[in-house]
Order: sequence, then C-alpha cells, then structure tokens
Amino acid sequence: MTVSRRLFFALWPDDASRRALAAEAERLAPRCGGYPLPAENMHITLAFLGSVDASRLKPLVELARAWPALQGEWTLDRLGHFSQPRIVWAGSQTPNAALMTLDAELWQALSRHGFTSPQREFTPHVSLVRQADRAPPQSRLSAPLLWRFDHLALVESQLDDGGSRYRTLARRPD
Ligand code: 2AM
Repeated sequence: MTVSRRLFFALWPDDASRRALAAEAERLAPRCGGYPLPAENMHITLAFLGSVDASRLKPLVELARAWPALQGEWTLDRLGHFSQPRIVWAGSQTPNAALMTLDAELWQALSRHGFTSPQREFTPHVSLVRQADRAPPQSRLSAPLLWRFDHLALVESQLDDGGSRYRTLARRPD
C-alpha cells in the first residue's frame, strides 16, 4: 500500500507576530464570516506540494536541512480576500523581492526531485480567516507587522476535527 503525505514548505513567524496575526483574525472573522485561524497555524506557504508519496519524503527532508541560512524581512500591511477558497489573508502592498526569489529558488531545487511549480503567480499571504464570505471592510492591516524570516520548514498538514494541524518535519536551521 502506498502512503501519501500532504506536504508544503513554509515560513513560520515568531511568537509575537503570530499572536498579532491571530488577534487580527479574531477581529476580522465576525466582519467577514468564517472562523479565525489560531496563532499556531499562522504561516506563509512557499511551495505547496500536495499529496506526496511517502517514498519521496527523504530527499525533501534533506533539501530542507541543507537549505542555506535565510535572513529576510517582510512587512505585512494589507488585507485581502480570495473569494474562491473563501480566505481572508494578510500580505503586503508591495511585492517582496526576497520572498519571490526564495520561492523561485525553492521550486528550482524541487524540480530536480520531479516537482513542478504551479502555473499561477505566487501571492505571498498568511491566511487569517477561513470560510470567509465577505472581503474585509478595510484593505489595511490595523498595524503593519515586520516579519523577520530565518527558518525554512518542511511541513506536513493533517486534517482533524478541529481543522488543519501542522507538523514540522524538517527545518533549517534546526
Ligand atoms: P492557504 O492558507 O491559502 O489555504 C496547507 O494547506 C498550506 O498549503 C496552507 O497555507 C494553504 O494555503 C496551502 N495550500 C493548500 N492548497 C494549496 C494549493 N492548491 N496551492 C497552493 N497552496 C495551497
């Protein structure tokens, strides 16, 4: 029997940023419908791999562990709404070159392991509210947030009764 795992590469913010994002999610959920995501789930997905056969996991763990040290910053200052997946998210007004480069480099490395990057453009975002029927009443985050990223993580997503649960399988640095 083949076992598959739902995998993605992501950046996780520090505790203070997570709490600030969770507070924003709590504030927005009643206005947009839907439910706020908890602080521990706040992240930005770089490369979503989807369902991956477990036999392909080892090179992904190695890739994550061998990734060069990261040092970048991202200012989150805007809110948005993806109407199809019904998500309210936080992101930035101006594209972040470091994040775009990191995403492109990651997909380049992943292509050597047979993974193909999606056709659609990468929109860096942190999901705040799921099943959101309405866009946020304003397009600005209530207070801009500076996120310093330094950890690339390979993460497994597991669905349970309470929603998605994320487990870090490898990260660099440890
Ligand atoms: P989302 O927050 O915008 O839904 C685990 O599911 C992570 O992978 C989430 O951050 C989720 O993004 C992202 N994700 C889920 N399905 C995806 C897809 N088809 N393409 C890109 N990212 C996806």
